[in-house]
Amino acid sequence: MTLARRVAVLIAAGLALCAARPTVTYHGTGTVLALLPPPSDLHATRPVIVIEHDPIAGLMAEHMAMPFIAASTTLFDGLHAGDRISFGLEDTPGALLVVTIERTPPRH
Ligand SMILES: [Cu+2]
Repeated sequence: MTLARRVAVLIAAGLALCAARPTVTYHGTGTVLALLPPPSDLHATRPVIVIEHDPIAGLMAEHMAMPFIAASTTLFDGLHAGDRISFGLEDTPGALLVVTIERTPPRH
């Protein structure tokens, strides 16, 4: 393999890695109220998660319950209503997307 070819392969691999990693614009915490795989009353084709969220720095100053579109139903794996979570939001042109979800210990 020539050096140029080797560099091209490395760049392609790097780009693939970047594409696989979601861009998190905002970080939030809250409690899962509902997990709605599509189709649901809230969206015909995309998964929706309803979160009672704490204030989200730079986005929403209030504590509220609201639905978010999730990037994938695989984010719902092992998750249940009532779970405390921290989550990452990506601000995309069409939607404020939940791109990461982690369960966190319950708050007392
Ligand atoms: Cu909100």
